[in-house]
Amino acid sequence: MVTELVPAAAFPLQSGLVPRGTRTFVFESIFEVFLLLGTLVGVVVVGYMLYNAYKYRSGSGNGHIDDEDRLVLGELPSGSGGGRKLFTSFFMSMIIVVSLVSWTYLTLLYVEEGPSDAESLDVEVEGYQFGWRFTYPNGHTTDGVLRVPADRPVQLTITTADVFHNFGITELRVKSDAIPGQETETWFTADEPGTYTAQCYELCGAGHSYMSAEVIVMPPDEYEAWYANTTADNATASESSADESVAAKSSLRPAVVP
Ligand SMILES: [Cu+2]
Repeated sequence: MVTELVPAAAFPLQSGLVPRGTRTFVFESIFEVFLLLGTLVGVVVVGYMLYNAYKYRSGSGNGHIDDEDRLVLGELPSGSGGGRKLFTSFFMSMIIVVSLVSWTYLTLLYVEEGPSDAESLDVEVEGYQFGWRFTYPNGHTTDGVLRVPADRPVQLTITTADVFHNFGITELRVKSDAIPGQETETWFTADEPGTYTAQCYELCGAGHSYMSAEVIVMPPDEYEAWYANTTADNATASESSADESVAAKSSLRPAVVP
């Protein structure tokens, strides 16, 4: 019995208590837990306060407390039961706060380190004024379009060719600095195929608002088929035309930016 119970309790990382999966799922779990506990604590505190405000209300004839039990100005409440209420509330708060802090810490530790998955796809991201360049493990490079397979962790190594940028895909809860001369690491897993938008989140010049890239999440087999046709030199024909339209947009649009 005991030996069966110990592993789950001793290793919260494996017990399922700490959420694992996509960043979206992890951050949603944090939000839900905080919302739930915050609401619970708020309802208990405000409820107890209102209860006492009503119980000790002024006015004659309420019949709840005798006048001799009432505190006089300057008198400290002695409490009852040897401070039982004080200790109960103190320990309850302590348990809630300590569990919340450790749970959040373990959760964010996972977000920070990423899934230790040897099967992750490594992509290098380079920001420049004004766009994003992606380089795949085979050396294939694309501009403005990042294609990734669904359900597979994507490990990003981010840097910049010129000034500070910040690479972010809000829907996938990814955001990381692009610092000149440095590399920053982040990761994401997209469980739904579809098209997402990556944007720059660091004001970097006149074209900053238009510094976006398409993130195309493909079913794994479609991705593999696409990736098998890529080469180290550059984008495929269809990708090039997409790049041109992106380049055309970004060369046109900054001109109208005030
Ligand atoms: Cu930028």
